Amino acid sequence: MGQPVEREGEAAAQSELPPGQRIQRGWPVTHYGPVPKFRPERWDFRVFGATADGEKHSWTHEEFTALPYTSLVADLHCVTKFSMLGAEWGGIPARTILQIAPPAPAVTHVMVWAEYGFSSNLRLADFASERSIFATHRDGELLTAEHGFPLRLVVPHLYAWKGPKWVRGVEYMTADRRGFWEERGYHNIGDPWREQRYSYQEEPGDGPGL
Ligand SMILES: Nc1nc2c(c(=O)[nH]1)N[C@H]1C(S)=C(S)[C@@H](COP(=O)(O)O)O[C@H]1N2
Ligand SMILES: [Mo]
Repeated sequence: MGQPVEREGEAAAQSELPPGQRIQRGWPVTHYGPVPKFRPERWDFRVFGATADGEKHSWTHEEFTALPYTSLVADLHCVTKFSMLGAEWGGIPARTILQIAPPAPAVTHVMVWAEYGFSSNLRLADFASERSIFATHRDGELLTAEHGFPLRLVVPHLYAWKGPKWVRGVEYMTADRRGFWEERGYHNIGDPWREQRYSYQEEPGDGPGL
């Protein structure tokens, strides 16, 4: 436990505890700001920025939730040191979005946008992980409002703040830019296996200047 064990790529067996983390039973609620109210008629999911075709793409809630559904088991590691192990997440893989609204070749990073302007930046390769998923369900049940209903991103190999709850879209970027927590002292990459918690730990190349 707590050892930065050797991992066999993205699909490595989960339910190892990253260094410095402890197991949390139950599922606490952690976020900044209020829980947004879901208004289906006003909700859309947008892909914009440097798209391959130069166009913006958007889906209504009905259209988005009709995309092919898949599920996977993954852990959630909060930077404040609790981990929730073995949840089953159901939803739409991030790769599906990359396929149906592809980025331009020059895209290196994405900004994932959520309600109230919350955002988190990811390297394109992290977003494109076969295990990154826009989740609508957890353990077979629809997400509750406080856990991100109707949609949250889960990126199992990074700290949980890299997965916005109440997500509304993705911006394709040709250069890196910091998201909400990345501007406020958290690490630009956020790999829990390397304990990349804080921005002061960043090494040259890990992120844009603060
Ligand atoms: N929109 C939004 N998403 C967010 C956050 C936030 O502040 N706002 N916090 C993140 C953090 S730090 C964690 S640990 C997880 C917590 O998810 P949970 O409340 O479902 O446990 O949500 C992440 N997603
Ligand atoms: Mo967190």
